[in-house]
Amino acid sequence: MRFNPRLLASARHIVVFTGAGVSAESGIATFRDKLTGLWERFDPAELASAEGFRRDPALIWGWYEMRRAGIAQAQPNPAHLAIAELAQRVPKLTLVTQNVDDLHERAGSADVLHLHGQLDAARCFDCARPAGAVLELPEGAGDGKRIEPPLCSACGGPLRPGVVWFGENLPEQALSQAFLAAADCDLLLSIGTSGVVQPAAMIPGVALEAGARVVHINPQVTGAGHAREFALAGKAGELLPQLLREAFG
Ligand code: BV8
Ligand code: ZN
Repeated sequence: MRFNPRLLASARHIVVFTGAGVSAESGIATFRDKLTGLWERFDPAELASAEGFRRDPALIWGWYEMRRAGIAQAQPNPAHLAIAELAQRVPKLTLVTQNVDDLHERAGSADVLHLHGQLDAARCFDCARPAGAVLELPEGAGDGKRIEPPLCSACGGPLRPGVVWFGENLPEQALSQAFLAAADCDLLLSIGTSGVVQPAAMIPGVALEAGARVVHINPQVTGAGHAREFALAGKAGELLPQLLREAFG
């Protein structure tokens, strides 16, 4: 059955749950996309891990600085903008993202729940002291090279990106707020995620269990097995503005 966009306008509380696909049209590679250059022969899960960092800090820090440079050059796309606009039009919207970029914030979204941390929040790998201000991108960060991580001013340990690596726990507060919102909402939009990484991937199921409708927005149609589950096949940057036009005129 087709999803009726008017349900966006009548919702009491919408949860928007985003993955790498929402930033794809800003030119940011998703995790599904093949890695290139120095990182070609690695699996992201190896690079996005404390073991990977211990083994070769400069390789991992270089990978993140290259990604940070790409994000700095990118712009929020119509999907990010539509999500920020939707929040202005409904009584309550909770934005939960798996992404570590700041494109939602740059599109105007506030109080974004980052389940996997944020790239800009570097901290010491050893003593966890935050790096304080967002670090200047070093010369050539975008060139895809190994870059020695800066050292912690307190203990001399190497800085690490402020993201959640595989095998690391998610931020307690953000995760519980995300689960609470999913259990309370009457509509959850799951946008641009392959739904592979746990425990974030549980969020749409929590909403479904609690009686909400769940709409998946993804070029790859994902399973919409449940009566209250819908799949809209297409790009978020095209479908979301269209949904808002149909819902709010
Ligand atoms: C944890 C930050 C407890 C870093 C990320 C075995 C051993 C150890 C752990 C595990 C294990 N088995 C399972 C686990 C748990 C593990 C996990 O889930 N592994 C997976 C691989 C099976 N999870 C963890 O380790 C988590 N921690 O469980 O702690 C614990 C403690 C100790 C030991 C064990 C467990 C931590 C997970 C967080 C990892 N960090 N990111 C960084 O960014 O570098 S996850 C990272 O990958 C992203 O943040 C993102 O969340 C995820 C990729 O998912 P997506 O966002 O969905 O992106 P993806 O590329 O997959 O899909 C993009 C989608 O968009 C596609 O469907 C595509 O079709 C679509 N798309 C493309 N274009 C568009 C589009 N959609 C719309 N519009 C478009 N234009
Ligand atoms: Zn330190």
